[in-house]
Amino acid sequence: MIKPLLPATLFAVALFAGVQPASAQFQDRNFRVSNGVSKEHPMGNGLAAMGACTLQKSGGKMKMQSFWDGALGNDLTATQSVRTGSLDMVLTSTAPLTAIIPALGVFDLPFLFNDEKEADQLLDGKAGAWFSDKLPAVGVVNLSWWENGFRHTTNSRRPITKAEDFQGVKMRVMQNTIFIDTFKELGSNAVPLAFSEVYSALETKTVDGQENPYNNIENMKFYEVQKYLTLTKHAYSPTLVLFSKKIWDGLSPAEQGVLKDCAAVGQTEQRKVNRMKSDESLANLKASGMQVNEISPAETLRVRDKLKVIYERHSGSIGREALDLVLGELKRVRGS
Ligand code: TF8
Repeated sequence: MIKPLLPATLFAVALFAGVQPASAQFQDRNFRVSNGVSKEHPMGNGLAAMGACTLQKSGGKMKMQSFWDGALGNDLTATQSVRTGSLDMVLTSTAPLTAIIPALGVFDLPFLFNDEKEADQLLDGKAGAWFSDKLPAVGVVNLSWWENGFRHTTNSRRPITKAEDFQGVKMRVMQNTIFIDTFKELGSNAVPLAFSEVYSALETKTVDGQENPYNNIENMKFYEVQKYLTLTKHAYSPTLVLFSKKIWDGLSPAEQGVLKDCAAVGQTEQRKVNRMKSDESLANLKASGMQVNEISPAETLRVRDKLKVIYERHSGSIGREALDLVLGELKRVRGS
């Protein structure tokens, strides 16, 4: 004879049926992630934290596999692969993507951010969300804002101590019209090149200089082929954590949630290590023989003044909405 089920057991069965077991929410996944630097870079710390998080939250199902040194392409080409769905994820600076999303060019405007706190407030707030909302339309989902950081200038010709010292220096810049125009405005010969080509261009003296955050200068061993480092701090590069929309749409809500949550865990780690290691990198660059100099505040002001024209000249391609949003938010966080 079958015993009738007790009400409590019935309740438990009903409850269980309503909740999907974890095995249905999470499939075996292996996400391939691309970046242009080598794994010792703070990007590596961010990805390690994100990967450990996804593995743990998915009961061991969701793995992240990192590819370094641009092995799966540079910022732009890897992003194209992410758009088509032949690659899952890329960590990329915003600057090489302005041909796809012109509004992102706002972050390339010279001297936009004064410090990291401002950048964090903008990118983690309303402005960052506005840009992220634009991205699914071009086939990518931005999981978080990490950072490349503040950019400084190196070259093999001379220390840059005043605005005029940029003149005649052949500078590698990112493939980005605002960067090209900025260095042209300073009188440099601006040569756009993909990141993977920079070391050999410097080594063969195809170009005299380049600009990147300290961590990148150290990570890519540019100090081997560059003598002078000038602390220009002329721009801040945000990093996008871009996931393929094509692949994203095939994931369960639980899997999507884990990726978002864990990208935020990665963000905390990546920004922390990037900022900690930045000072260390600068010291290492000095120790490896680079001659480091600052530009006086008065000369920095002259450089800034010269470059004010860039804001207006590129407002059309960036678009008024993005420009007003970012400049308005900056005013707000500065309390001015
Ligand atoms: C550049 C960028 C790159 C970064 C890196 C690949 O100069 O700063 O170094 O986007 O993550 O091209």
